[in-house]
Amino acid sequence: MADSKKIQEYNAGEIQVLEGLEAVRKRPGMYIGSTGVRGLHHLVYEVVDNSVDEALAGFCTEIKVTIQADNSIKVEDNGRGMPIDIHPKMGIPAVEVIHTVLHAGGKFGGGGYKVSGGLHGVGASVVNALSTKMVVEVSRNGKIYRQEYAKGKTVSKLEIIGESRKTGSTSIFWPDPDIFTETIEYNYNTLQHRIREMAFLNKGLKITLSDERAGKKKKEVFQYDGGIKEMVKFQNKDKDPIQDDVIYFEVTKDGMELEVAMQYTTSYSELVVSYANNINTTEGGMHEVGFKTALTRIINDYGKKAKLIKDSDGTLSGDDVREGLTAVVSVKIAEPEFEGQTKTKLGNPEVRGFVDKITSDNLMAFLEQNPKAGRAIIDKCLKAARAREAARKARDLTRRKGALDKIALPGKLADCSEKDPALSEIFLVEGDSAGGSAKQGRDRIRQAVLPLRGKILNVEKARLDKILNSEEIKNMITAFGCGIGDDFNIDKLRYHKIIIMTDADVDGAHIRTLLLTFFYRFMRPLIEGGYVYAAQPPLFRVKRGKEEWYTYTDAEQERLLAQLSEEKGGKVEIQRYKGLGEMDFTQLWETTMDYNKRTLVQITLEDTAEADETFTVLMGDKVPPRKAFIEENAKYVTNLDI
Ligand code: 0RA
Repeated sequence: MADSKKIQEYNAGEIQVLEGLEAVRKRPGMYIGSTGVRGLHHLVYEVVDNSVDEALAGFCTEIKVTIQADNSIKVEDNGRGMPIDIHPKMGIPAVEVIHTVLHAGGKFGGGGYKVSGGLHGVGASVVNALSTKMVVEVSRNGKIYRQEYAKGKTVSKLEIIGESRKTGSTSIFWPDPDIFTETIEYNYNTLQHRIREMAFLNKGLKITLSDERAGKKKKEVFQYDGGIKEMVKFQNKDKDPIQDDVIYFEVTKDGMELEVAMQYTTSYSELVVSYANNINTTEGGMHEVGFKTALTRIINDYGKKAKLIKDSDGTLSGDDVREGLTAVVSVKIAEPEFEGQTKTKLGNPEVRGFVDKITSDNLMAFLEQNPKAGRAIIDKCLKAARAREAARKARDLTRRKGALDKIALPGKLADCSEKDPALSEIFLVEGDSAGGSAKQGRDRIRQAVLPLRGKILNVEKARLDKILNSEEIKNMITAFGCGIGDDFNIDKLRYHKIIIMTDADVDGAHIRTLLLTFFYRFMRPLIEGGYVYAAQPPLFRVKRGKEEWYTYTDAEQERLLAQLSEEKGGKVEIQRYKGLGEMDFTQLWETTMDYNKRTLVQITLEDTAEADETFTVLMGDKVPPRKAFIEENAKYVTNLDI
């Protein structure tokens, strides 16, 4: 990593060290990713990760995370207690070094696994740098020590404030509103998601999350003796498994640890999630490659050996053996090498063979000992292979008919004249009438418009062959130009912005979800590459004489009306837009399409597992979880983010 070199230089002398933490305040995004809500929550993960490291080292069994009444965060653990002895080079207590020297964590690297990938592991000093106040209490040697810091600097000397027979560390910090200008308010669900994941990944570790804020009081304990086996069960709770149990194995060998949990369901999608040292490796890497290679080989070998796959069936592909599979692959190794754009791809070559070998041995043993499950799994994979073959034929057919041909663009598409995809965008518009206004109002050079009639097919409940019969879907595939599913090629994308423009009502939200489900399941690189956006049409138009305003949220509308009522400038007219169709083409351009005035929400894939769950719940067959989800998230529906 380029960063670590720089950090070593900072450690050369104390003056430079102080500069180090000032650099964090100057460019916080470099260290915690952003100064928005994500960065704000990242502070908590940094502190919790340190306690989890202590658990990984075998000294800590319990961690408590509390959102305190004043929105500060407290993290307590029952580990050995942070070291307080005087650091030989710095001449100050080690705990002070940890909190005031950038990347001090690395300097203390003893044995065991170090979590040091991606943005993680920047440590407590970064949290201190970005907090108005940070207090640490250490119980160790029969005493309780306390020290206070602020904005990266030491505020009080390490002092003894009491006695204790226990050991452990407690950190409390107050995020700095001058840094986190968007908000400093913590979101319980965001922390819950991450803490639950941490508990799954560290079998047996007990993590408690509490909210002490007025009106939000809540407390939950996360502890899973089954580890990632329970994570797979949790992921599959709204799906229908085709085998009774979760396949699970855990092996430690040659200084590496592998844990795998997997279960097949009747679903048509695959969900393989991998971790290296508790870090979600969204870009995959050697552990994932090892697992997938072994899976494909063993399913084929077993199927043939058990005479479940005949010669006429051919060989099952990787996609065939992963359809309906939910799997978690977690490795813990001493020196992980993280590569890729977001440093979430595990590079260590030795891991590939290790994971392949262990997966092969254990999976084959499972299938041989559980012939009933073995038969159900092979059956599912064969069905997937046949459907894929049918889809290929359907695709060839449509291709020959020209429906997927680049030259034969759909008749409903009003294309733009610009040929450079980086400068082109396409609006997917709900309904023919709004589509008509968008075509009239648009910038013909750079903006294309494709109207979509009514609801598109729910792809969650259909396989590719059926999906390809839908007119709306064929139009999109043709317009985008990059194919679908296994054939998808992002390099052929004709527009670098795909903008979903639907009404600001429940139907609009539903259509948006259907579109996102389709992209997520069959054109995922579109979402991963950040090409998909949601337009934000206004909710209200407010007129006063010749003056005119558009507002986009209820809160904005309330603010505007409050302001206008103070000004007393004449009669105020309010129009509430129920749909895009109520705006004429100039209004649509001005409020929603004009580059200079509009707001676009970029659709991101925060977390594949969570997105998969959301789509399964929203678009799958089971009604009760969908109802619960909608009730719980009703207030977010206007800004559904995946
Ligand atoms: C003893 C030695 C070392 C760290 C800790 C205790 C320790 C650190 C933290 C951070 C949060 N909770 C903690 N509990 C204990 C250094 C050993 C090493 O770096 O390997």
